[in-house]
Amino acid sequence: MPRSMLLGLALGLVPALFTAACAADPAAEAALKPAQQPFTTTEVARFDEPWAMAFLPDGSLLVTEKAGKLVHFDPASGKRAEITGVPQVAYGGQGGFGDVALHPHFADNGLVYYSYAEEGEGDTRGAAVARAKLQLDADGGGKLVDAQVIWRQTPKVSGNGHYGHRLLFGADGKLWISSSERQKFDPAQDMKANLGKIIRLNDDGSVPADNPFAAQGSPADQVWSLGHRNILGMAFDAQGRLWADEMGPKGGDELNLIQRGGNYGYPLVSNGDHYDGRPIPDHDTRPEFVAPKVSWTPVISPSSLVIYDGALFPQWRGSAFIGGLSSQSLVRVAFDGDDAREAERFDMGQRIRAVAQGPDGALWLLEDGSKARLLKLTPRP
Ligand SMILES: [Ca+2]
Repeated sequence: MPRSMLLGLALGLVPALFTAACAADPAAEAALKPAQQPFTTTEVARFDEPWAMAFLPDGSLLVTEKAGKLVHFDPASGKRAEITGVPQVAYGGQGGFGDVALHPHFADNGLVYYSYAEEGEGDTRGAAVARAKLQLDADGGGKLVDAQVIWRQTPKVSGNGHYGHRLLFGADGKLWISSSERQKFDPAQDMKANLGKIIRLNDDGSVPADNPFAAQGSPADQVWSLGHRNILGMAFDAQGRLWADEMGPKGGDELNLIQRGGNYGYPLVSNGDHYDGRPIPDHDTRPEFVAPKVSWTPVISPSSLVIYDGALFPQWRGSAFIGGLSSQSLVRVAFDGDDAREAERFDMGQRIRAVAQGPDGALWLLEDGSKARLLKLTPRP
Protein backbone atom coordinates (compact mmCIF):
# COMPACT_ATOMS: atom_id res chain seq x y z
CA MET A 1 0.00 0.00 0.00
CA PRO A 2 1.49 3.40 -0.97
CA ARG A 3 2.51 5.61 1.88
CA SER A 4 0.08 8.37 0.92
CA MET A 5 -2.79 5.89 1.16
CA LEU A 6 -1.65 4.80 4.63
CA LEU A 7 -1.49 8.43 5.66
CA GLY A 8 -4.95 9.04 4.27
CA LEU A 9 -6.29 6.07 6.15
CA ALA A 10 -4.65 7.27 9.35
CA LEU A 11 -6.04 10.76 8.91
CA GLY A 12 -9.45 9.37 8.20
CA LEU A 13 -9.31 7.09 11.18
CA VAL A 14 -8.26 9.62 13.79
CA PRO A 15 -11.32 11.88 13.47
CA ALA A 16 -13.55 8.81 13.44
CA LEU A 17 -12.07 7.55 16.72
CA PHE A 18 -12.23 11.04 18.16
CA THR A 19 -15.89 11.34 17.25
CA ALA A 20 -16.64 7.92 18.74
CA ALA A 21 -14.90 8.83 21.99
CA CYS A 22 -16.76 12.14 22.23
CA ALA A 23 -20.14 10.91 21.04
CA ALA A 24 -23.01 12.19 23.13
CA ASP A 25 -23.70 9.92 26.08
CA PRO A 26 -27.27 10.55 27.19
CA ALA A 27 -26.71 8.68 30.46
CA ALA A 28 -23.69 10.83 31.29
CA GLU A 29 -25.52 14.00 30.29
CA ALA A 30 -28.45 13.03 32.49
CA ALA A 31 -26.18 12.37 35.49
CA LEU A 32 -27.52 14.25 38.49
CA LYS A 33 -25.33 17.17 39.62
CA PRO A 34 -24.65 17.75 43.34
CA ALA A 35 -27.57 20.21 43.73
CA GLN A 36 -29.96 17.56 42.35
CA GLN A 37 -28.62 14.67 44.40
CA PRO A 38 -30.77 13.31 47.26
CA PHE A 39 -27.70 13.06 49.48
CA THR A 40 -25.23 15.37 51.15
CA THR A 41 -21.59 14.59 50.39
CA THR A 42 -19.16 15.18 53.26
CA GLU A 43 -15.38 14.90 52.99
CA VAL A 44 -14.17 12.83 55.94
CA ALA A 45 -10.47 12.30 55.17
CA ARG A 46 -7.93 12.05 52.38
CA PHE A 47 -5.78 9.14 51.32
CA ASP A 48 -2.96 8.61 48.84
CA GLU A 49 -4.09 6.40 45.98
CA PRO A 50 -6.56 4.41 48.05
CA TRP A 51 -7.91 1.20 46.51
CA ALA A 52 -10.30 -0.36 48.99
CA MET A 53 -11.89 0.00 52.42
CA ALA A 54 -13.44 -2.30 54.99
CA PHE A 55 -15.39 -1.36 58.10
CA LEU A 56 -14.40 -2.96 61.41
CA PRO A 57 -17.15 -3.83 63.90
CA ASP A 58 -16.47 -0.62 65.89
CA GLY A 59 -17.15 1.59 62.85
CA SER A 60 -13.51 2.35 62.13
CA LEU A 61 -12.04 1.61 58.71
CA LEU A 62 -9.16 -0.23 57.14
CA VAL A 63 -8.06 1.52 53.94
CA THR A 64 -5.48 0.16 51.52
CA GLU A 65 -3.21 2.56 49.66
CA LYS A 66 -1.85 1.26 46.37
CA ALA A 67 1.83 1.98 47.07
CA GLY A 68 1.68 -0.52 49.94
CA LYS A 69 0.15 0.95 53.08
CA LEU A 70 -2.69 -0.32 55.22
CA VAL A 71 -4.23 2.53 57.22
CA HIS A 72 -6.53 2.22 60.22
CA PHE A 73 -8.80 5.26 60.32
CA ASP A 74 -11.51 6.13 62.82
CA PRO A 75 -14.08 8.52 61.32
CA ALA A 76 -15.45 9.27 64.80
CA SER A 77 -12.18 10.68 66.14
CA GLY A 78 -10.35 11.43 62.89
CA LYS A 79 -7.43 9.41 64.22
CA ARG A 80 -5.35 7.46 61.71
CA ALA A 81 -2.44 5.07 62.14
CA GLU A 82 -0.54 2.64 59.98
CA ILE A 83 -0.82 -1.14 60.27
CA THR A 84 2.59 -2.80 59.98
CA GLY A 85 3.42 -6.27 58.73
CA VAL A 86 2.00 -5.68 55.26
CA PRO A 87 3.62 -7.42 52.29
CA GLN A 88 6.00 -5.91 49.77
CA VAL A 89 3.80 -4.98 46.80
CA ALA A 90 4.63 -4.59 43.10
CA TYR A 91 3.52 -0.99 42.79
CA GLY A 92 2.99 0.44 39.32
CA GLY A 93 0.33 0.76 36.66
CA GLN A 94 -2.80 -0.85 38.08
CA GLY A 95 -0.73 -2.92 40.52
CA GLY A 96 -0.04 -2.45 44.20
CA PHE A 97 -1.98 -3.03 47.38
CA GLY A 98 -5.49 -4.11 46.46
CA ASP A 99 -8.47 -5.20 48.47
CA VAL A 100 -9.03 -5.84 52.17
CA ALA A 101 -11.87 -7.91 53.64
CA LEU A 102 -12.76 -9.22 57.07
CA HIS A 103 -13.36 -12.88 57.80
CA PRO A 104 -17.10 -13.43 58.51
CA HIS A 105 -16.10 -14.33 62.10
CA PHE A 106 -13.60 -11.48 62.42
CA ALA A 107 -14.98 -10.49 65.83
CA ASP A 108 -13.84 -13.89 67.14
CA ASN A 109 -10.73 -14.68 65.06
CA GLY A 110 -9.36 -11.25 64.03
CA LEU A 111 -8.58 -12.51 60.52
CA VAL A 112 -8.25 -10.05 57.67
CA TYR A 113 -7.71 -10.98 54.03
CA TYR A 114 -5.89 -8.75 51.56
CA SER A 115 -4.79 -8.84 47.95
CA TYR A 116 -1.81 -7.28 46.23
CA ALA A 117 0.39 -7.46 43.16
CA GLU A 118 3.69 -9.26 43.71
CA GLU A 119 6.83 -9.68 41.63
CA GLY A 120 7.62 -12.95 39.92
CA GLU A 121 10.66 -14.23 38.08
CA GLY A 122 12.10 -11.97 35.40
CA ASP A 123 9.69 -9.23 34.35
CA THR A 124 6.53 -10.89 35.66
CA ARG A 125 3.92 -10.09 38.23
CA GLY A 126 0.71 -11.53 39.58
CA ALA A 127 -1.91 -11.01 42.24
CA ALA A 128 -1.64 -12.76 45.59
CA VAL A 129 -4.12 -13.10 48.43
CA ALA A 130 -3.00 -13.46 52.04
CA ARG A 131 -4.67 -13.63 55.41
CA ALA A 132 -3.32 -12.54 58.79
CA LYS A 133 -4.47 -11.75 62.28
CA LEU A 134 -5.01 -8.04 62.90
CA GLN A 135 -3.70 -6.89 66.29
CA LEU A 136 -4.68 -3.33 67.04
CA ASP A 137 -2.85 -1.34 69.70
CA ALA A 138 -4.23 1.31 72.06
CA ASP A 139 -3.09 4.15 69.75
CA GLY A 140 -5.18 2.92 66.82
CA GLY A 141 -2.20 1.43 64.99
CA GLY A 142 -1.36 -2.21 64.92
CA LYS A 143 0.17 -5.06 63.03
CA LEU A 144 -0.65 -8.07 60.90
CA VAL A 145 0.69 -11.27 62.42
CA ASP A 146 0.88 -14.90 61.24
CA ALA A 147 0.51 -13.76 57.63
CA GLN A 148 0.00 -16.58 55.18
CA VAL A 149 -0.36 -16.39 51.39
CA ILE A 150 -3.37 -18.54 50.49
CA TRP A 151 -3.74 -17.95 46.74
CA ARG A 152 -1.79 -16.68 43.73
CA GLN A 153 -2.53 -15.87 40.12
CA THR A 154 -0.97 -18.38 37.78
CA PRO A 155 0.85 -17.90 35.52
CA LYS A 156 2.61 -14.68 36.47
CA VAL A 157 2.96 -12.54 33.35
CA SER A 158 4.48 -9.24 32.22
CA GLY A 159 2.63 -5.93 32.44
CA ASN A 160 0.89 -3.96 35.17
CA GLY A 161 -2.77 -4.22 34.26
CA HIS A 162 -5.93 -6.13 35.12
CA TYR A 163 -5.11 -7.87 38.37
CA GLY A 164 -8.72 -7.68 39.52
CA HIS A 165 -8.14 -9.15 42.98
CA ARG A 166 -11.44 -8.09 44.52
CA LEU A 167 -12.22 -10.17 47.65
CA LEU A 168 -15.66 -11.10 48.93
CA PHE A 169 -17.01 -13.52 51.51
CA GLY A 170 -20.32 -15.23 50.88
CA ALA A 171 -22.94 -16.24 53.43
CA ASP A 172 -21.55 -19.80 53.23
CA GLY A 173 -18.16 -18.57 54.47
CA LYS A 174 -16.46 -19.15 51.13
CA LEU A 175 -13.93 -16.62 49.82
CA TRP A 176 -14.52 -15.25 46.32
CA ILE A 177 -11.68 -13.66 44.35
CA SER A 178 -11.90 -11.87 41.02
CA SER A 179 -8.83 -12.84 39.01
CA SER A 180 -8.62 -10.64 35.92
CA GLU A 181 -6.89 -11.59 32.67
CA ARG A 182 -3.78 -9.37 33.07
CA GLN A 183 -4.49 -7.85 29.62
CA LYS A 184 -3.44 -11.16 28.05
CA PHE A 185 -6.88 -12.05 26.58
CA ASP A 186 -6.72 -15.82 25.92
CA PRO A 187 -5.99 -16.97 29.51
CA ALA A 188 -9.63 -16.09 30.27
CA GLN A 189 -10.63 -19.22 28.29
CA ASP A 190 -7.67 -21.39 29.37
CA MET A 191 -8.39 -23.69 32.30
CA LYS A 192 -4.63 -24.17 32.85
CA ALA A 193 -4.53 -20.54 34.00
CA ASN A 194 -6.58 -19.00 36.80
CA LEU A 195 -6.61 -15.61 35.02
CA GLY A 196 -9.88 -14.17 33.70
CA LYS A 197 -11.86 -16.23 36.22
CA ILE A 198 -13.93 -15.86 39.36
CA ILE A 199 -12.32 -18.03 42.03
CA ARG A 200 -14.09 -19.70 44.98
CA LEU A 201 -12.07 -21.00 47.92
CA ASN A 202 -12.48 -22.14 51.50
CA ASP A 203 -11.37 -19.55 54.05
CA ASP A 204 -7.95 -21.22 54.38
CA GLY A 205 -7.33 -21.14 50.61
CA SER A 206 -8.15 -24.79 50.02
CA VAL A 207 -10.50 -25.74 47.19
CA PRO A 208 -14.15 -26.59 47.98
CA ALA A 209 -15.04 -30.08 46.78
CA ASP A 210 -18.26 -28.79 45.20
CA ASN A 211 -16.63 -26.29 42.83
CA PRO A 212 -17.84 -26.82 39.24
CA PHE A 213 -14.46 -27.89 37.80
CA ALA A 214 -13.19 -29.67 40.94
CA ALA A 215 -12.52 -32.87 38.98
CA GLN A 216 -10.13 -31.13 36.55
CA GLY A 217 -7.26 -30.58 38.99
CA SER A 218 -5.41 -27.36 39.78
CA PRO A 219 -5.95 -24.55 38.95
CA ALA A 220 -9.27 -25.35 37.22
CA ASP A 221 -10.63 -26.66 40.51
CA GLN A 222 -10.51 -23.09 41.94
CA VAL A 223 -12.70 -21.71 39.16
CA TRP A 224 -16.38 -20.80 39.59
CA SER A 225 -16.83 -18.93 36.28
CA LEU A 226 -14.60 -18.03 33.33
CA GLY A 227 -14.30 -15.80 30.28
CA HIS A 228 -13.93 -12.61 32.30
CA ARG A 229 -11.85 -9.55 31.48
CA ASN A 230 -11.30 -7.18 34.42
CA ILE A 231 -13.63 -7.54 37.40
CA LEU A 232 -13.25 -4.86 40.08
CA GLY A 233 -16.63 -5.27 41.79
CA MET A 234 -18.46 -8.24 43.30
CA ALA A 235 -21.44 -8.37 45.65
CA PHE A 236 -24.15 -10.78 46.79
CA ASP A 237 -27.76 -9.65 46.77
CA ALA A 238 -30.40 -10.49 49.40
CA GLN A 239 -31.29 -13.69 47.51
CA GLY A 240 -27.67 -14.85 47.64
CA ARG A 241 -27.01 -14.25 43.94
CA LEU A 242 -23.52 -13.11 43.00
CA TRP A 243 -23.20 -10.04 40.77
CA ALA A 244 -19.94 -8.78 39.26
CA ASP A 245 -19.11 -5.69 37.26
CA GLU A 246 -16.53 -5.99 34.54
CA MET A 247 -14.49 -3.45 32.59
CA GLY A 248 -15.07 -3.98 28.90
CA PRO A 249 -12.41 -3.19 26.30
CA LYS A 250 -13.31 -0.27 23.99
CA GLY A 251 -17.00 -0.26 24.92
CA GLY A 252 -18.97 -3.03 26.52
CA ASP A 253 -18.63 -2.57 30.27
CA GLU A 254 -20.74 -5.24 31.95
CA LEU A 255 -22.78 -6.15 34.98
CA ASN A 256 -23.06 -9.93 35.15
CA LEU A 257 -25.18 -12.32 37.16
CA ILE A 258 -22.65 -15.01 37.96
CA GLN A 259 -23.66 -18.62 37.29
CA ARG A 260 -21.90 -21.69 38.57
CA GLY A 261 -19.53 -22.86 35.82
CA GLY A 262 -20.67 -20.06 33.47
CA ASN A 263 -18.46 -18.92 30.58
CA TYR A 264 -18.84 -15.17 30.03
CA GLY A 265 -17.11 -15.31 26.66
CA TYR A 266 -14.14 -12.94 26.81
CA PRO A 267 -12.12 -12.53 24.57
CA LEU A 268 -14.30 -14.43 22.05
CA VAL A 269 -17.28 -12.13 22.54
CA SER A 270 -17.76 -8.66 23.96
CA ASN A 271 -20.16 -5.83 23.28
CA GLY A 272 -17.01 -3.71 23.03
CA ASP A 273 -14.10 -4.10 20.64
CA HIS A 274 -10.32 -4.19 20.99
CA TYR A 275 -8.53 -0.89 21.63
CA ASP A 276 -6.49 -1.39 18.46
CA GLY A 277 -9.70 -1.34 16.43
CA ARG A 278 -10.07 -5.09 15.82
CA PRO A 279 -13.72 -6.01 16.26
CA ILE A 280 -14.87 -8.56 18.82
CA PRO A 281 -18.17 -10.28 17.95
CA ASP A 282 -21.00 -9.07 20.19
CA HIS A 283 -22.60 -11.31 22.80
CA ASP A 284 -25.75 -11.95 20.72
CA THR A 285 -23.66 -13.82 18.09
CA ARG A 286 -22.69 -16.59 20.54
CA PRO A 287 -25.61 -17.55 22.81
CA GLU A 288 -23.52 -20.32 24.42
CA PHE A 289 -21.71 -17.60 26.39
CA VAL A 290 -23.50 -15.90 29.27
CA ALA A 291 -24.48 -12.37 28.25
CA PRO A 292 -24.32 -9.38 30.60
CA LYS A 293 -27.47 -8.16 32.34
CA VAL A 294 -26.33 -4.57 31.78
CA SER A 295 -23.91 -3.44 29.08
CA TRP A 296 -22.49 0.07 28.85
CA THR A 297 -21.24 1.76 25.67
CA PRO A 298 -20.01 4.48 26.19
CA VAL A 299 -18.30 2.92 29.17
CA ILE A 300 -18.56 3.89 32.84
CA SER A 301 -15.33 2.07 33.93
CA PRO A 302 -16.88 0.22 36.86
CA SER A 303 -14.81 -0.09 40.03
CA SER A 304 -16.27 -1.54 43.20
CA LEU A 305 -19.84 -2.70 43.70
CA VAL A 306 -22.17 -2.87 46.69
CA ILE A 307 -25.77 -3.95 46.94
CA TYR A 308 -27.41 -1.64 49.42
CA ASP A 309 -29.47 -2.96 52.34
CA GLY A 310 -29.11 -0.12 54.85
CA ALA A 311 -31.63 1.97 56.74
CA LEU A 312 -30.60 5.52 55.79
CA PHE A 313 -31.77 5.29 52.16
CA PRO A 314 -34.84 3.00 52.35
CA GLN A 315 -35.77 3.82 48.71
CA TRP A 316 -32.49 2.22 47.60
CA ARG A 317 -32.68 -1.05 49.50
CA GLY A 318 -31.91 -3.79 46.97
CA SER A 319 -30.21 -1.43 44.50
CA ALA A 320 -26.60 -1.87 43.44
CA PHE A 321 -24.13 1.00 43.48
CA ILE A 322 -21.12 0.99 41.19
CA GLY A 323 -18.23 3.42 41.40
CA GLY A 324 -17.38 4.88 38.00
CA LEU A 325 -13.76 5.72 37.20
CA SER A 326 -13.75 7.36 33.73
CA SER A 327 -17.41 8.33 34.16
CA GLN A 328 -16.58 10.07 37.47
CA SER A 329 -19.87 8.90 38.78
CA LEU A 330 -21.83 6.76 41.16
CA VAL A 331 -24.19 4.51 39.19
CA ARG A 332 -27.34 3.03 40.75
CA VAL A 333 -28.59 -0.20 39.23
CA ALA A 334 -32.14 -1.45 39.92
CA PHE A 335 -33.16 -5.10 39.65
CA ASP A 336 -36.33 -6.77 38.41
CA GLY A 337 -36.10 -10.51 38.89
CA ASP A 338 -33.02 -11.64 36.95
CA ASP A 339 -32.95 -8.39 34.96
CA ALA A 340 -31.04 -5.26 35.85
CA ARG A 341 -30.87 -1.72 34.46
CA GLU A 342 -29.11 1.54 35.20
CA ALA A 343 -31.65 3.52 37.21
CA GLU A 344 -29.73 6.64 38.10
CA ARG A 345 -26.32 8.20 37.71
CA PHE A 346 -24.79 10.75 40.06
CA ASP A 347 -22.06 13.05 38.80
CA MET A 348 -19.33 12.96 41.48
CA GLY A 349 -16.83 15.12 39.58
CA GLN A 350 -13.96 12.71 40.34
CA ARG A 351 -13.01 9.13 39.50
CA ILE A 352 -14.65 6.85 42.09
CA ARG A 353 -12.42 3.97 43.16
CA ALA A 354 -14.42 2.33 45.94
CA VAL A 355 -17.97 2.17 47.30
CA ALA A 356 -18.99 0.78 50.68
CA GLN A 357 -22.01 0.74 52.93
CA GLY A 358 -21.21 1.95 56.44
CA PRO A 359 -22.59 0.41 59.63
CA ASP A 360 -25.25 3.16 59.94
CA GLY A 361 -26.37 2.79 56.30
CA ALA A 362 -24.47 5.76 54.91
CA LEU A 363 -22.75 5.23 51.56
CA TRP A 364 -19.00 5.78 51.62
CA LEU A 365 -16.89 6.51 48.56
CA LEU A 366 -13.17 6.66 47.95
CA GLU A 367 -11.98 8.80 45.09
CA ASP A 368 -9.08 7.62 42.94
CA GLY A 369 -5.53 8.99 42.82
CA SER A 370 -3.39 11.13 45.10
CA LYS A 371 -5.11 13.26 47.78
CA ALA A 372 -8.25 11.24 47.12
CA ARG A 373 -11.17 12.07 49.36
CA LEU A 374 -13.07 9.67 51.56
CA LEU A 375 -16.69 10.80 51.20
CA LYS A 376 -19.72 10.03 53.34
CA LEU A 377 -23.13 10.24 51.67
CA THR A 378 -26.11 10.82 53.94
CA PRO A 379 -29.71 11.75 53.08
CA ARG A 380 -30.17 15.42 52.31
CA PRO A 381 -31.97 16.96 55.30
CA1 LIG B 1 -18.09 -6.26 19.90
